[in-house]
Amino acid sequence: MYFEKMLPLEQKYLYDELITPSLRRGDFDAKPMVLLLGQFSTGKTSFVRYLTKKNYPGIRIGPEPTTDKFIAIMYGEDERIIPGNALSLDLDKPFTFASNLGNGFLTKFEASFTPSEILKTLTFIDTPGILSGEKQRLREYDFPECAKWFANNSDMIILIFDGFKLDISDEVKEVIKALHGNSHKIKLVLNKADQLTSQQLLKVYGSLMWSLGKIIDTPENIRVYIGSFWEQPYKNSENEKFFISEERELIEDLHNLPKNSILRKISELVKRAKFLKSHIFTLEFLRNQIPTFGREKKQQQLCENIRDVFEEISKIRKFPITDFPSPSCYGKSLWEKDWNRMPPLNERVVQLLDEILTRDLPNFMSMVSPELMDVNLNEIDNPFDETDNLEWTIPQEFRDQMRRIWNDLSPNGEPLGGGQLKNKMMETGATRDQLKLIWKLVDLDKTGKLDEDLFILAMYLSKEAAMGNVPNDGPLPALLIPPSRRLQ
Ligand SMILES: Nc1nc2c(ncn2[C@@H]2O[C@H](COP(=O)(O)OP(=O)(O)OP(=O)(O)O)[C@@H](O)[C@H]2O)c(=O)[nH]1
Ligand SMILES: [Mg+2]
Repeated sequence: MYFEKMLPLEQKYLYDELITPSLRRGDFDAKPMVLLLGQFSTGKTSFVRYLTKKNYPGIRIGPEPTTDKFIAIMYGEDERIIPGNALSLDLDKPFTFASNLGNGFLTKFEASFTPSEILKTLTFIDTPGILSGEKQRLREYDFPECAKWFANNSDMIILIFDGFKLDISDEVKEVIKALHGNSHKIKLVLNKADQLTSQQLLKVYGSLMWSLGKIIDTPENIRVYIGSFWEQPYKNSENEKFFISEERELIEDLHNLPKNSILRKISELVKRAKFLKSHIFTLEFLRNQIPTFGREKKQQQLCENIRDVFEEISKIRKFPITDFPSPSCYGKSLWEKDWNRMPPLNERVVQLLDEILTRDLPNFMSMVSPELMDVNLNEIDNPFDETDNLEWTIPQEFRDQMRRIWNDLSPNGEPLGGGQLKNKMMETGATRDQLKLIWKLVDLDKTGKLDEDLFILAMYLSKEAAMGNVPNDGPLPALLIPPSRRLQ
């Protein structure tokens, strides 16, 4: 559907050139990636071997620092290894981003193919253990920076700790800090727990939370799987049942990843189709504004006020302002183009996009089995939830205004933490104490991050508080809760 219907339109209307690059086959075919990180010898490679039930080509396991490369473990009927340089150039593989990480890194990156059942649905990224002190710094590449790139492109990040030798070095902390922005993907594994008594285990767990509390906002909210993830029998069977159920849940969560990933991809396509539609309206509007003389000046002026242009098109076309891409996407490249040469609006094209939005994409959604529809829908932005029709106390105009601010703050729509939102909330004039209370009330998921709707709510409460309407400490009135949240 994308390659036959949407891509030709994106190319015709320069969407790929002016807004965001076109999608490639690799973007659709890529399996969800699970990134494994941790101090050396915590059992990352053994974890992969246990779940894949295979020795992947090039595997090395041992008590010393052993894995010395970032290794993508992928499904392949024939066992083989592809080096990093080739991977970074292969458009059908999801690793083109690795070319940003330099040659020093590419020699320490490879993909290892092996026929394991779980790899039909997932790709694991095994990584070299994080070393302490000089040894870590002597690496030919910037480890935290590379971990960050892989984290950005992964669906789940598993941080593995050795319960028997819990040692969270400064270097490990540095890597965890580099995951900022991806913290919602983090899961923790407290490995080798079978070597501990229940009492020791409790102490280790407490100490892990305490250490992480200094680096991650709310470590208690992150799922920790406790157990011993390798083939050997448990050394201490005291907690056997618990370890088995932990393992079962971890495997279930891994199995759910591809399903969530499909829904997320459909959701992204819906957003893309809406942006493309508003982009086509925008080009047409701009073209019609061009005077016979003084073209360049007028173009520059319109580009500088692209927000107002969106507002006007939104009114004329009755098209929601939220379906326009972030104004920051339209940079100098738009102003430099000759708008007279832009392809004109064609109603058939608009019809085609409407068909995609109202027929093709919902069809995909229903092709996804009912069981799939149930999977973690809470976590997923389901584009077909008609939540907009539900009543929300916050006035529409205020919401639209905040959505525009949000699009600038978070162009890719990721939830944002206090550091990124603090200034905007303080600009409302609310006091620090009021803002502290408001944050506590609106951080419904207790993740230390707000999504778009929660940001709107936070800004609304802050503005009201600044005017003397300070909210109560208790739960928020139902009509103030964003409708998207009431469904959960
Ligand atoms: N008790 C116990 N030992 C384990 C477990 N997993 C791995 N080990 C042992 O821990 C040591 C390190 O295992 P690896 O899988 O190589 O650890 P790693 O994290 O990949 O190490 P690096 O690649 O060097 O970072 C080996 O001696 C393993 O036999 C486990 O679940 N329980
Ligand atoms: Mg290893």
